[in-house]
Amino acid sequence: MRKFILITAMAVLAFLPLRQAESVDSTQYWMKISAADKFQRSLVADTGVAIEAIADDYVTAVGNLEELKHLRERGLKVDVSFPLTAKMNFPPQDQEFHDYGELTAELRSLESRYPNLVKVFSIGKTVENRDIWAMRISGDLAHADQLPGIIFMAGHHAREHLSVETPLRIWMNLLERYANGDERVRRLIDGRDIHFIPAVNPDGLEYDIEGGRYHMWRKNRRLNADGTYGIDLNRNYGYKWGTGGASASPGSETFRGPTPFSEPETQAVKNHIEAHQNITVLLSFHTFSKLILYPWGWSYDGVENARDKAVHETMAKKMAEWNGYTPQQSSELYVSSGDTNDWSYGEYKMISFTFELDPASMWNGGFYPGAGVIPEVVNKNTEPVLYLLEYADNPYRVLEADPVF
Ligand code: 0X9
Ligand code: ZN
Repeated sequence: MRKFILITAMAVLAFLPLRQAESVDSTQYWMKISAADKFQRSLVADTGVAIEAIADDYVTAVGNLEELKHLRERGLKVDVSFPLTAKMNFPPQDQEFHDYGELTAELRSLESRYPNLVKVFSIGKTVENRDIWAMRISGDLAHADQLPGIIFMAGHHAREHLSVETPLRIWMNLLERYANGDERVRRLIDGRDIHFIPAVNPDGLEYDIEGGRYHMWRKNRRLNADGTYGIDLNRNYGYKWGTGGASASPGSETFRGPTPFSEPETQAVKNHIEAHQNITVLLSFHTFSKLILYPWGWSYDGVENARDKAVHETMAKKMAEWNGYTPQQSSELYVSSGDTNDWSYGEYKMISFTFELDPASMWNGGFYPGAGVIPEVVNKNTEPVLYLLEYADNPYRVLEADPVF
């Protein structure tokens, strides 16, 4: 059945007159675009489509008809394309994912179960006036600012529900391990100031599941001047903002917004991080592709400071031993500007990572792999989280333990 829809969609699209591509049509399409290396992928990203998965000689991406036209104008071959109009119901097993209300309740419950370890508070309001929750975890909450700090974030992109679920459950488990007397977990939580923003884009997350079906939504829910919705929050951070791979068109999946930090969601993250200068390490969870990414994303060059480069590479490689993901510089994927890591490293010199969690590809479920994958993904990403906690006091220590130059 799926094959039939695909073939029909391919046929429909193949005969779409270009004229139609010029009209304002906000429908998004899955596209399979020939692109053999990071340079061709950057050319693709620069049209404004959101690249979602990469294979040897092509990428799969989501974009609109205008972007399809630009791709073709640049001589890029778009092999397959079909509209994202499929109406999927939540598969029953997906009920296990936390929606915003359940997430809020879960955080409150953790706070009341572990009052000496957990504090939950809002770091600001979204476009639709939802609270953006932060959970702070430490064995010494009163003096946490004086401890080495680390921040975990998730849910920048609406449809990446597994990115919210995974760190949330990792923290639920680690708090339980603390309560059960796990020595290592106790030492790490006692000695660190841990920040966790589980849903940077709750408006998007809620919209994506509105009406009991998935909407394949990525951005926030800002109503743009031209009537389209959404800014890509992972193109809205203020370091090298707007320099490439981030669209200036409001209807695009990767619309960077009118100005850096134009969005209350990225502004809230900025304010929070500015207020906590003890934070040395940042990890932002996304899905999917099984990757560990580090800066730069805006440039093909690696970070200029050799030690910082070595720390990122060493830590990424080590974490890959546990989760089996591929460690690489972000721009190896494609160049794009305004992402979280470029800003957190560029502005604050935090050691910064993005995990693109499971699955490996859209053929394995893409953004909607089903709740069945949660336990495995939580399991294999727990050790990387503990490792980052371990070295948050001085990430450069990894160079002593495992020298690379
Ligand atoms: O494009 C993104 O924002 C991230 N991938 S996702 O599929 N979750 O949307 C990757 C960001 C990597 N950063 C750069 N390439 N700059
Ligand atoms: Zn993402």
